[in-house]
Amino acid sequence: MKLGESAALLRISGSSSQIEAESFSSQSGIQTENCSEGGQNIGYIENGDYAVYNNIDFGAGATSFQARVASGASGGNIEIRLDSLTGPLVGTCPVTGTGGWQTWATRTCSISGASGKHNVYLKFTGGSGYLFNINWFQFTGGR
Ligand SMILES: [Ca+2]
Repeated sequence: MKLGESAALLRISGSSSQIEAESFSSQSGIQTENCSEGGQNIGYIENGDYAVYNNIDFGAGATSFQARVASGASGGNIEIRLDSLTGPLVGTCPVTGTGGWQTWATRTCSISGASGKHNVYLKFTGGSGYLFNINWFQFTGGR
């Protein structure tokens, strides 16, 4: 869908630093689906699945992570790791249930030890079954 793709590109390159979750460079175990807020989100996320976003620029050092998430279950955690699935853990964002798989809320966590450009690995952890969906995320404080 051309219009959606254009909007996503504008969001990434414009003044907002939002990164569309579905713009991953690679992933394991997840799927994309239409999002009630527009565009797409990633979903069908289970414990141990991950998504990779190449060449994210943290500038002088990001201090905060925000993710737009939804969960019709009890949620889980987003581990933010640099350059590999077992790379440095710079933050862990807890996601609680939001009451529905398309009921969106913004969750945050602090970030430390991330500066310059890295491939970002979002590793998803939690219990059994589907954990949560993600529409977009962003890092702030380092630009
Ligand atoms: Ca999205």
